[in-house]
Amino acid sequence: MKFLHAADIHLDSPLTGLSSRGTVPESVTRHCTRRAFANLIDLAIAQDVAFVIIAGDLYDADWRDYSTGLFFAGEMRRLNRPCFLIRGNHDARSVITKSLVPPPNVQEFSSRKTETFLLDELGVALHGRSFPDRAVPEDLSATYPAPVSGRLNIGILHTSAEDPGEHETYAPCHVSGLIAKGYDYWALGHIHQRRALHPGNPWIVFPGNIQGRHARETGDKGCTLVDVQDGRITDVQHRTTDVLRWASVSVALDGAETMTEIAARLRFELSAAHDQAGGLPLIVRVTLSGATERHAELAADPLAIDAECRNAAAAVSGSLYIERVRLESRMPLRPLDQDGSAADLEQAFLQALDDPDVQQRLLVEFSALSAQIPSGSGRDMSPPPRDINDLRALAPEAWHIVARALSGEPA
Ligand SMILES: [Mn+2]
Repeated sequence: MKFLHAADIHLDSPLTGLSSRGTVPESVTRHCTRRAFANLIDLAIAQDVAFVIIAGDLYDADWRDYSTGLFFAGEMRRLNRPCFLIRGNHDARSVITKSLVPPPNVQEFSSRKTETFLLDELGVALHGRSFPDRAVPEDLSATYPAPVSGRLNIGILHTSAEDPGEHETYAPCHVSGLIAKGYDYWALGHIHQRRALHPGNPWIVFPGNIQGRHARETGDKGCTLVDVQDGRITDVQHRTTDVLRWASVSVALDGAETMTEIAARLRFELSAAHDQAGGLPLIVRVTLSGATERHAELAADPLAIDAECRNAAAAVSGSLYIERVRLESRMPLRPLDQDGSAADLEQAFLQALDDPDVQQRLLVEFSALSAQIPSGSGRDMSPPPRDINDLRALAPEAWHIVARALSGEPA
């Protein structure tokens, strides 16, 4: 017997972060979460799984119209075998206002209390509970019952686990608590990065989301296929479902002296990323780093380097696209002098930031400066420094600029 564990479908979620200059065709991005979900259902049918689990965030937000629910219902009819689902923070009971009567093979867990579904023929007990609201500060797993003896016990839980992030509102729990419950498998959802918190006895698994939706959701995305023999889990495998992929590509420009050299490095790194994308369309965030004589030129004309990145992408493959280009390169710094006297100057420069008056003046000046930059100037600007930590992060590059000026080199 096999079952499929998925989570964080975020059906009809928009892709975010694609700039207005984006050249990703509509045909590539359109309905990508629906197409990934159809891949999941295809897999369930091809593997002849006994049932499917969706561990929360099936929906991204309240439906814009009924087509979202109609699509899901259609896929459930195609699945034609049980699907057990809980609601997560994105599709909590109080968040989704529209509804359709679900097909009879869909079983949703209550948001008021923990429920158990028994599958007698399969020898399986499924325990789960839906999020009633977007925020669930308490450990829901504490309300899950003891395992049903003689059954394969599966707990379905939407949780931030031990990685609660900024706000502990996503039913945080401890791995030790989940282990102590005595189940065979914990089907978790919420964390979009695939990971097994415990690799067997019990398995505790975040399958990750089924489709990356922005540049921070990189790599292949999918679900977890679980094999059960004689009431024991014998195999747990990741299976890919995504229809387009995201990657973050860093290109070191150290020592690159010409645009030709920079373009060659771009093509090299983009080509390596493309080779890992499994033939899927790939959307890349490019970060240019390192010390190059061309830095000032790159910084002065963001549209030019942006276009050069798209040029390199198109040269590698017709299905390779650029999300955005981040410029983190700098001018190479030559020593001011050979006797080390510049070191004192550098120290004094950096120490000036310890003075609260200097800090305050700089923050005011940065704020006034950024207010003067017209919007739509084509620059992917980082926000102005807001506090002393931001200022300190900028200080080394500021020193580079000062040092070049002092040594008589062009800035
Ligand atoms: Mn979630």
